[in-house]
Amino acid sequence: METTLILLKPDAIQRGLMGPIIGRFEAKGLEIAAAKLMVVPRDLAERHYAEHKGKPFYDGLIRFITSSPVLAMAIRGVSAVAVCRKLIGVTHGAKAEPGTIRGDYGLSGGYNLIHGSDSPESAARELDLWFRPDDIVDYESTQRKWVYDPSDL
Ligand code: D4T
Repeated sequence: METTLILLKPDAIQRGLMGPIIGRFEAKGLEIAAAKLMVVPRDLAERHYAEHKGKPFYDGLIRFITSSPVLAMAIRGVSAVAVCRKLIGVTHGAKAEPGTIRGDYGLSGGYNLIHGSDSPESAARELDLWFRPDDIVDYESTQRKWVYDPSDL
């Protein structure tokens, strides 16, 4: 089992897309292990996007992510990092494949609805930034034995 950080960005919240987007993760069989609606403090935004500091889009990105609430989630499953990135689609909504979240709901590169950690190492770093260890709940999911066959686990 892997756990990854998913952020529903301000555009997803303001457009009323939390339900449909969360539904995609649930329908896939992934488990929600933490969820927190919050206005992002600037220092958290800067730490989260540290790798982009100095890039032309950086200031706009920080302004956007701190402009209105986001929903931070920890999502769990076998290969959750890669599976979530696949469900999300490529960065720009106009280029993302239909069937992906960005491909179905977005047209923008900056206002691209959702973030998912891009590797298990990033997931560990980002979960540590956004959640206290106690916020991430380890519980017995009754669906797990029907989502996975024994050899998957
Ligand atoms: P995130 O990190 O939000 O899941 O998006 P991606 O992994 O798909 O894309 P990224 O890290 O390259 O970019 C982070 C964030 O910056 C915005 N962005 C990106 C932008 O506004 N203009 C740009 O040219 C790029 C490359 C969108 C996502």
